[in-house]
Amino acid sequence: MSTRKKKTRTRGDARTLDLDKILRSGEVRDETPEGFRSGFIAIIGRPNVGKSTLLNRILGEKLAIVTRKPGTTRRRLLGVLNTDNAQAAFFDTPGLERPASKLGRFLLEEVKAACAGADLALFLTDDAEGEVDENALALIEDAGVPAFLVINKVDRLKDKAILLPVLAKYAEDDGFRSVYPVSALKGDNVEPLVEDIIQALPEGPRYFSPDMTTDVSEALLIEEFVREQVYRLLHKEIPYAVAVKVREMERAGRSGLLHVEAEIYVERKSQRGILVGKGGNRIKKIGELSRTEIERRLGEQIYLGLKVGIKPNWRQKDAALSELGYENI
Ligand SMILES: Nc1nc2c(ncn2[C@@H]2O[C@H](COP(=O)(O)OP(=O)(O)OP(=O)(O)O)[C@@H](O)[C@H]2O)c(=O)[nH]1
Ligand SMILES: [Mg+2]
Repeated sequence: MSTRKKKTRTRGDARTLDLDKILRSGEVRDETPEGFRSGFIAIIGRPNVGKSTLLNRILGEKLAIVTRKPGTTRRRLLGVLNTDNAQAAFFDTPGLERPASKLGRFLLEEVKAACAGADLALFLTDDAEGEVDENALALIEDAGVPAFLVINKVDRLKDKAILLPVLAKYAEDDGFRSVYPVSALKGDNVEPLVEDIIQALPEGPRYFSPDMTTDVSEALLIEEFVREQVYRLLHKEIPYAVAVKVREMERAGRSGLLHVEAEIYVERKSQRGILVGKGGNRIKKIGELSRTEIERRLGEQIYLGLKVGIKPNWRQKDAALSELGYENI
C-alpha cells in the first residue's frame, strides 16, 4: 500500500453517538490512570470474512449477528472493550461490496462513516494468501487511517506454513502496521491482536462510561436477532429481502414481562408464504429460536409476537429505508 496522507478527521461515528453531549454532561468522570489509551477501531473487509465473529470474540459476548451468508451485517455497531488501562471502541461494519441497491449504498456509507472516525482500521480477509481487495484498501487510504491486516479463519488451514510468505510480504510493505493470522471462531491469536490494537491507540480519556458497552438499543438487538434466524432458516434470495422492525415494546403490568411485537417485512407475497411456512410452522420456529437468543442476551424472559408484512421493493426506496432505520446519520 502506498504511503498515506494524514488527513484531518472528524469523528463521524461520535456524532451519531452524541459524544460531545456525553462529555459535556460530565457523564464521563475521567479518572484514568497515567498512560490510559482510548480510541475507535473500524473492523472492515469483504462480506463473510468474519468481522462480526471477531467483534463478538473481542467483546466476549454476542452483540453482532453472525450467519453463513455474506451480507449479514447491515449497520455499523459499536462495541466497547474496557480494560484497566484502555478503552477500545470497535465498530463492526457491513461487508464491503459494490452497491447494487439503495440499501447497498447505505451499507457502504456506514463503512465509510466508521472509518472516518477511526484511529485504526482492522482490515479483515479470509484469504490465506493475503490477497486484499483494492477497493477496500482505497477506502482506508482515503480515510487516512492506519491499518492492521487480519487474516481470519486460519483454523481451516491444514498447513499453516502457507501463511509464511504472506507474513514476509507484508512485513516489508509499509502499508499495514501489523499482520495477524487469527481464528475469530476459535479465538486463536486474538488476545495478542487486542493487545497490539490497544498499543496502537493514542493516549486519551474514556469516551464512554464503563457501563455503556454498545450503542445497540434493545429494540435494535431484537430486530437483529430475529433477522439472524431468518438468515439461518431460509435460503436463496429471501433473507436479503427481509427487514425486521419492532413495533411495540412494553412491560406488562403485574408480571413485568417484556412484551414485544415485531414485524418482519418481505418484498413479495410469495416470499411471505415461504416465511410463514405450512400452517405457520416456519414463522413459529423463527420466533422460538430468536426468542431464546434474545432472552439469553437480555437475561430475562420475553413475549415475542411476530407478524409478516409486505413492503414491495423496499431496498430501492428512500422512504421505506428510512422507516426501517436504514438511514445514515
Ligand atoms: N472456520 C472459521 N469460520 C469463521 C471464522 N470466523 C467467522 N467464521 C464463519 O464465517 C461466516 C461469516 O462470519 P461473519 O462474522 O458473519 O462474517 P462477516 O464478515 O461479519 O460477514 P458480513 O456481515 O456478511 O459482512 C460464519 O459462518 C462464521 O461462523 C473463523 O475464524 N474460522
Ligand atoms: Mg457481519
